[in-house]
Amino acid sequence: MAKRSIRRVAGPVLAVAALALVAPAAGATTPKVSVTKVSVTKVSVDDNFFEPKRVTVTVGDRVTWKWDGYVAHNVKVEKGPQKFKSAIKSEGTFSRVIRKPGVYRIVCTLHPGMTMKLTATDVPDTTTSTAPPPST
Ligand SMILES: [Cu+2]
Repeated sequence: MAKRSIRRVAGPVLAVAALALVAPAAGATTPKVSVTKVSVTKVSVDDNFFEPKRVTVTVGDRVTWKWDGYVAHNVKVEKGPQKFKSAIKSEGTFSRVIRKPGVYRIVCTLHPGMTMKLTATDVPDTTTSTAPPPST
């Protein structure tokens, strides 16, 4: 009698264990693809500072600034290969896809000293190039 009940339990447990082994292996390929394609970098716009102050991205990446403080700020490229500027606001987000490699000095025009440095590096392989392939 006691032996019977043990055998009954053993069957389903083994089946669940087998499923658990398969599931992580199948799902592991999904994040790999998205990481290589587009990466999103987030920068916090807080009261009188950017966090982090130094950011490095790859050309084609999106950078999103998120207003986390209470005071109004803006995001402006003071010096850099690509110019952009957000509105002055105290909440919400602002985002840009970085298209040109180089060093960007970004400031909040309302607060002297509220600066950050964004470095954009060129894509090593040109798989995402906008130019059409030279085939005839
Ligand atoms: Cu500011």
